[in-house]
Amino acid sequence: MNTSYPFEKPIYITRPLLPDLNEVKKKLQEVWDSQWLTNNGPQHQLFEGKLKEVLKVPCLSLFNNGAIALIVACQSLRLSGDVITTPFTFPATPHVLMWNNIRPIFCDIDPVTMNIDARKIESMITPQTTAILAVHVFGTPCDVVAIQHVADRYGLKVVYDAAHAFGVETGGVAIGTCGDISMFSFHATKLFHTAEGGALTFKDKNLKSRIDLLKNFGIKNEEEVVMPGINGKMNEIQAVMGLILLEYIEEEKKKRKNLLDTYKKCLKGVEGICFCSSAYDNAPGIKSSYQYLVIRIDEKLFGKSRDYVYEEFKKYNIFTRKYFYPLCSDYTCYRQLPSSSSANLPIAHKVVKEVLCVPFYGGLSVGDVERICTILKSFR
Ligand code: T4K
Repeated sequence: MNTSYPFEKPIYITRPLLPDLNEVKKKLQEVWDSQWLTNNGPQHQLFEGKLKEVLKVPCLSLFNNGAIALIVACQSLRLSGDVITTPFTFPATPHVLMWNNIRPIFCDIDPVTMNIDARKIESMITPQTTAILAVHVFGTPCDVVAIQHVADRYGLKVVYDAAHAFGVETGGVAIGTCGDISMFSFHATKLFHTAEGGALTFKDKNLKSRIDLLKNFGIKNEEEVVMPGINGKMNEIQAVMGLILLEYIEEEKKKRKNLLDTYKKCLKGVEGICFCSSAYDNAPGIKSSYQYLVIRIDEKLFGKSRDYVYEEFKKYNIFTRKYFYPLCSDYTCYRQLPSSSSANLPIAHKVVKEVLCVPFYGGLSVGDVERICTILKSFR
């Protein structure tokens, strides 16, 4: 059967997981009854407690989005000077450094995981360096052991941007317990979401009160404001969404696993196409976030470039994404930094031309994925 024709409706890389509306209405009634909409309300408290268990972390603070959470993470650890980070990420990662008056120092990435290359961090450290801000890109865990090793040797803090890594475990360890602080994003495009939202997780119980002050303008009580905080608070409606969706994610992950297996089966043996996360999908001791389905296209072997595939897919009503093109080091606000030179970032420059995020969410059928793969193979 020829399945190589356009989809009737646009197919995006993701669609938000939506709970039964009646369930939401029922839970919102509790919010209406309480007339408490934000500022550490009852739903917020319930959600914070539940999420701590789900993410298997000792401490957690909820936020109105991931970017503000990450800004507060840097503030709470009093980071300054230079922070070593990756150029292969969403703009939020280096931007939060700038919002803290910190200079991002871009370090090259690992050719397989596409995360910051722990072996190259040491050569980027100077007396100005105060921390490493690493990203578990697409939910693939960084080399957390090696990163901690370097950080300990040089007395640096470690912050993880775990925006894509909800529920990830590596070597049996919950990802949110690594480093000093981890940030999770609950944006609508994430496997688990609260429309907008995020959280910081950390081991040091002493950080909790500082982080919670920083996200509420530094207000200690009605008469004392003890630091220049910001508004990073999650509201009750977001918390309700989170509480309900926690019950849906295992089912969503099962569906995504099935779709991942279908992609792998359909694209097996296609020269020039590989799956970025292969080692992390089903391996023992690893729990995947099933956040994105990312392929790499080797132009020489596949015969067509990633950009060609991206454009051609549009003709079939399929909207893939070139995350994270361009590299952050190529943005006008960062390209003048010495660490942004392409000579410093050869792997990142290669990877960013090959990666493509393809449609991946529970609402897709196996038939849809088979059709997407047939279309992809027809481009050769
Ligand atoms: N660090 C990293 C590594 C991140 O990836 C992110 C965010 C952050 C930090 C910051 O966290 P937050 O402050 O956002 O919590 C999207 C998301 O907006 C962003 O949260 C996410 N990373 C990034 C990777 O993806 P865009 O600009 O690509 O989103 P957009 O609107 O193009 O959406 C992508 C597709 O999703 C659409 O083509 C269709 C679908 N979609 C989207 C929305 C918003 C829907 O079907 N429904 C929707 O409501 O950034």
